[in-house]
Parts: sequence; structure tokens; C-alpha cells
Amino acid sequence: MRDVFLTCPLDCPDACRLKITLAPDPVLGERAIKVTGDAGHPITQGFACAKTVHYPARQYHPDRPLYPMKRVGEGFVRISWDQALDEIAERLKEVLQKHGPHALLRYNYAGTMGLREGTHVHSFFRALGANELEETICATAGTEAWMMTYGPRYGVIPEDVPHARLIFLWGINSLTTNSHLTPWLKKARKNGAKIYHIDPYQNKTSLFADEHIKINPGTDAALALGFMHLIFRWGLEDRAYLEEACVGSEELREAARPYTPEKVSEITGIAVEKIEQLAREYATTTPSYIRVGYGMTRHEYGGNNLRSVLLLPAVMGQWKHRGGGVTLSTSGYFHLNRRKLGAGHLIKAETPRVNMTQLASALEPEKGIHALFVYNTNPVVVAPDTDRVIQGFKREDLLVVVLEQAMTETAKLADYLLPATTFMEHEDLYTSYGHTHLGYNPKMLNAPGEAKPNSWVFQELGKRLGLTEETLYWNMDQLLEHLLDTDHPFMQGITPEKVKQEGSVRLNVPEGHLPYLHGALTQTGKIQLIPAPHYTPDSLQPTPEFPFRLITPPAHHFLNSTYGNLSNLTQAEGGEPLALMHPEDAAHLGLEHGQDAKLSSPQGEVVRQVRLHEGVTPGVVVLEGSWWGLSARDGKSINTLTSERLTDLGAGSTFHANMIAVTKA
Ligand SMILES: Nc1nc2c(c(=O)[nH]1)N[C@H]1C(S)=C(S)[C@@H](COP(=O)(O)OP(=O)(O)OC[C@H]3O[C@@H](n4cnc5c(=O)[nH]c(N)nc54)[C@H](O)[C@@H]3O)O[C@H]1N2
Ligand SMILES: Nc1nc2c(c(=O)[nH]1)N[C@H]1C(S)=C(S)[C@@H](COP(=O)(O)OP(=O)(O)OC[C@H]3O[C@@H](n4cnc5c(=O)[nH]c(N)nc54)[C@H](O)[C@@H]3O)O[C@H]1N2
Ligand code: SF4
Ligand SMILES: [Mo]
Repeated sequence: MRDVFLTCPLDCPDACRLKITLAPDPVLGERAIKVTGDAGHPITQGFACAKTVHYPARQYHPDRPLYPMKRVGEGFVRISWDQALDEIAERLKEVLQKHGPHALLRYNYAGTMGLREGTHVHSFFRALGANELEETICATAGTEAWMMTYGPRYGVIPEDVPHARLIFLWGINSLTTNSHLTPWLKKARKNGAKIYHIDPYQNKTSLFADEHIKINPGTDAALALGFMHLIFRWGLEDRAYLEEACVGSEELREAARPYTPEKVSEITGIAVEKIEQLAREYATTTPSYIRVGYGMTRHEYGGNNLRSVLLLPAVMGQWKHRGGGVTLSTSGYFHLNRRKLGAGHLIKAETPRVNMTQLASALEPEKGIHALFVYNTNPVVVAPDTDRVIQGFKREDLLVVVLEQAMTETAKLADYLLPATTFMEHEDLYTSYGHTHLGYNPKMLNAPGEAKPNSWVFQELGKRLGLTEETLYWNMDQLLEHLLDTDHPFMQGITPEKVKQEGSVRLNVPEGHLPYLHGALTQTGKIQLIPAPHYTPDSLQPTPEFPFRLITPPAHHFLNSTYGNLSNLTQAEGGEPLALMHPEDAAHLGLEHGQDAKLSSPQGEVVRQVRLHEGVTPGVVVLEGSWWGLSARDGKSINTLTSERLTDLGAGSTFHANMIAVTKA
């Protein structure tokens, strides 16, 4: 037995440094038997989350694909790697010859955050001139809102949070989705900070906070502008900072003028006195810290909702103080040289683009996609409008290749299913969007069966297609060399040798670093308050036919759909997906706790068991977690109900913007 240390590869801001216990194994040499956190890592602090402690069970799951498989009729037959790669290469050549490179689509997301297995592998598709995938399913509305305001995403780092004296956890269930922020929040509280949680329903974070502020979904812009209205009315804004560091304070003052507490109360459902109290506390407490999540961005006007909140610390000059400001992401600190990462230099202006949120439409036969390669994502569960996504996957004239570690509902629809390695079984490099540590993992374990890294598969296919693009064939050392070839001060002294030797390396971002003290890295060098944001009501409003708003936030024991195949974790989530409703709403429908309800939207319908919950805003239905369809009583994923509608900024997903009907099943 021995302990090793590796970075968690999952799509989570914490990017933990894990302590993994390995035991001897007669076939593999060694296998992982236990996962906890590295006690010596300043952010991980010795604990892993409630889900990743179960990683060994997913790694050695009895259903894990271990050999290449080919569809024959309704089932799969095992084939050799050579046969799989030769046949896929042949079929791809035919597609390219007949229809050109725009008939080829990669579909990927962040199943692994690794820069090699997650990002660099796109080089295969770029070398072929395939469609460019716009990776919009998660963060683009938020990213655009931040970048147009501040430039690179230099959110407040966790180490500085204990200095804050007032904290808003705003549109984030951080105890579930960013659990390694909690120790820093606790320190801040010990130092006297008051913590508010602003969210449409009461969850773990609301219970941790000093007070939960229930807000109507999609109305955060009104609340933030309401705070600004009062701050300007009271004359409590930081005029000197607005003058020195920002552009557009007059426009913002004008934009905030209509948002009286009375009007804001009507929109958000928050009492006038509460709005005034929160604004007063925010305007008179320094440092104040806001942690936003992506929740409020997953609405039609999600970009403007988030952007309005992002402007608050600028109005109050909070960026002048250690612990003051706001965090959406810390990705901006990682000043890697990404020029040839994933052969990005090959993308041409005329390369056609497919928005990944609109996969269902992209797979319509007349759109001309004839070959689809899926890796690091489970679109049959996570992409909107599931029924139409499945229709697309089932097209006879579409070649579907899926690289997977798990027998997902997407994998089951593949023509060729290729077994993929896990983060313990391949080498990679990881950034973080919640802190400033770079993580490197060597290949630690032999993979069971014939599982291979994504990069190996695409290199083998590249050879068979005669591709000569050199970046496709880079090994990890070459990629590492490229990524670290930068003079940026945050990256100084971070060499490939150091990264490989230490495994986790903190960037040179000093604690107490004030990224926006005098302005921002925008075109004007200042924080852009213009165009001033505004609140726009969603075009989808309650109607007699679809009277309820459905939101579908992350579950505590899953990571998107990863872990949805482990029964102890599905049990911990209640055994099956549940529809949380306010008791009054349920009473009107004659629905009782534990009864089945039919939930329907213009996209489709599902059946879910109802769970009454006083902490849900009336008129809202909450469905936590991207459960596998097969865990649901009707076998259907919740995205059966969601739509391809895009956000105002960043053309992102709108997973919380759904109007649905609820009836007795
Ligand atoms: N346990 C767990 N952790 C995860 C994930 C997971 O699935 N499970 N997913 C990972 C991924 S991919 C991501 S992108 C991140 C973060 O993903 P986020 O989407 O930021 O997730 P949450 O932290 O749950 O924040 C969403 C919160 O916003 C609330 N919300 C919805 N609409 C609104 C609104 O209009 N206004 C306000 N104020 N709140 C609203 C929801 O009720 C929910 O509590 O989490 C990552 N971490
Ligand atoms: N209704 C609703 N839908 C949502 C969301 C929501 O809140 N509500 N959240 C959205 C968000 S924020 C996101 S980020 C997306 C996430 O959606 P996805 O990116 O699809 O994330 P997962 O569901 O975790 O699936 C990742 C898959 O990648 C596989 N994988 C992991 N590592 C590797 C590897 O090295 N190689 C290969 N070949 N495969 C690998 C895993 O086995 C897993 O099946 O879902 C979105 N969908
Ligand atoms: S999923 Fe997030 S919290 Fe859990 S171990 Fe991985 S990085 Fe840490
Ligand atoms: Mo995400």
C-alpha cells in the first residue's frame, strides 16, 4: 500500500489535490482503493468532497467500457483497437470525401479539465478543418459579462476571503459546488463577517449562511440595480474610485434611477425593508465580498443579470481592499501560452461554428453533419431538448464515435464506443477556476482492459488519415514546454521541471494582490460600467398552460452526470430525481408529498416524484442534479424539458429558464 497525490480532473472550481491510496492488484499491478484530500495543500486542506471519495467505485465500475466496441443491430460486439481505428478512419475518409470537413463535428466538454486530454486533443479536428464547437453549455454568458467589464477573470482568491466583513453568496450553492471555499468562509465569519445567501430555494448554502434571501429566478439585475439606486441616492458610492478606475458612472447612475425599492420588491419578491437593509449593509461595510455562481446566468438575460451584480464592488470601490470584490472565476490568473493548444492556430475565420447548446438542431439531417465524435461529455443527459438529441444520435446516416470511461446513455448510442482512461491512468496538466494552483498528474496506474487516453486515439486516427499537423503528435513534455513558454509575472519561475516535481504549484499571485486597484485590463484600461446593464423580464412568463418556473441546479452528490451510476450516491440524493415544490403550490394541484407528477414543457414531458419543501419560492419547481435518465421512474433525463434558447451575452445555455406544467401523473 502507498499514498500518491493527484489533482482532481473534474469540472469543479476546487481542483483538489487528492491523496489516493493504492493497493497491490494481481492484474493491474496496483489499484486505487481510497481517496481523500491532501492535508498539505492550502486549498484542499485534507478533505475531498462527498462525491469524489467514491471515485474508485466509478473507476472499477462493472459496466465500465474496457474494450473497443462496435454496434451491430441493437447491441455491441467487441473488436480490436486496430479494427476500430481502421474502420473509423475509413468511414471518416468517406464522409470527408463526399461531404467535406464541415460534415464533421466534435462534441466535448469538461469531463476532464486536463489541458491535454480535455483541450489539446481538439487538434485532430482542427487539422481536418472540421466545424468549430462553441463551448457554451456552461460558462460563456458569465465569461462575457466579466470580460467586457474587467478583462481577464481575476476573481478574489480564497486566501483573501477571511478579510471580508460582509459576504453575499449570490446565485451559488457553494457548500455543494465549491466546497473548499467553506473553510475560508468560516474564517471570515470567525473574524466577524455576516453571510447572506441569495437564491430561489433553500439549500445547504442557505442553511450555512446567516440569512437566506429568496429571490425570483431571473431577477438579479433588478436587485443589483436596486442596491445601486439606493447607494447613489444616499451618496455612499466611492466617487474617487469611480472617477479613477471606471468608465461610465454617470450612465450607470441613470440606469439605476428607475429601480426604486418598491419596484425591485415587486420584481424580485424580496421585501422593501430587506432590500434597503441589504443595500445599507453593503454600502457601509468594508471589505465586502461577493461570490457569484453561474446559476443566475442560465436565464434568457443571464448575462445582464450577472453583469449587474459584478458592478457592485466597482461602485463601492471594494477592489481597493484585501478581501473586497467579487469572484466568478480565477481562470484569468493562469497566463499560459495557449497559442497552439489544441492547434487553435489552425482555426480560420470562415470555419463554420456549431453552438453546443444547440446540439439537437445541429443533428437535424438537413444540417449536414455526418460524423460526430463525442468525448469528455454525456450529451444525451446534459444537453437541452433530450428527445431531439436522441433522435439525432439515432440517425442511420450519422457516424457516432464515443470515447468514454462509463457506460453512459450517450455511449450506448455509439456506432463505435472506445474505452477511455481516467485521470489516474493518464498524464495531464490542470488549471483551476476557484484558486491559483496549477496541478500536474503523471500516469499513476495501469488502465484496466484496453482503455486508452483520448490523445492516443486521435494520434492513431491522425496517422491513418495521413495528418501531418505536428501539434497533434506532441507528447505531454512538448505541450508542457509550450504552455509554460510565457514571461507573465504570475508564471515566473514555473518551469516544466518544477511542475513535474512538485505536482501542485501556486502561481505567483501574491495574497492581498489587488487586481483592479487602479482600473482593469479592458480596452480603456478601466472597469467598463458601460453599456449600463438593465433588467429585462424573461420572454417566458407564467401562462395558464405553463404556470411554473423550473430550475435544474447541481446536486450535492453528483458532478453533472458523473457519479450518476453509483448507487450509494444516487441513494444519498434520495434514490431518484425529485421535484421540489412549495407546499402551497402542491396543495393547489392536489399533489401530496411522495406522489408522482407529470412535468411538461413545450419540449417534452417527464414523470417525477413530488417532494414538498417550504424553502422553495412559490411558483418555482426545483429539480436538482443531472441524473441519468435510467435513474428516473420514466427513464428520462430532466433535459427532456429544457430548451436550446440562448442567453443575451455569450450565447450560453438557459437551464433555469423553463416554464412548465405540473399535473398529477
Ligand atoms: N456537487 C456538485 N458540484 C459541482 C457541480 C455539480 O453538478 N455538483 N457542477 C460543477 C459545474 S459544471 C459548475 S458550472 C459549477 C457551478 O455551477 P453553478 O450553476 O454556479 O451551480 P451552483 O453553485 O449550484 O449555483 C447555482 C445556484 O443558482 C441558483 N439559481 C438559479 N437561478 C437563479 C437566479 O436567477 N438567481 C439566483 N440568485 N440564483 C439562481 C440555483 O438555485 C443554485 O442554487 O459547479 C461545479 N460543481
Ligand atoms: N438541466 C441541466 N443541464 C445541465 C446543467 C444544469 O445545471 N442543468 N449543467 C450544465 C453544465 S454547467 C455543464 S458544465 C454540463 C456538463 O456536462 P458534461 O461535460 O457532459 O459533464 P458530465 O455529465 O460530468 O460528463 C462528463 C463525461 O466525460 C467522461 N470523461 C471524463 N474524463 C474523460 C476522459 O479523459 N476521456 C473521455 N473520453 N471521457 C471522459 C465522463 O465519464 C462523463 O461521462 O452540463 C450542463 N447541463
Ligand atoms: S469534485 Fe471538486 S470538490 Fe470534489 S474532489 Fe474534485 S475538485 Fe475537489
Ligand atoms: Mo458547468
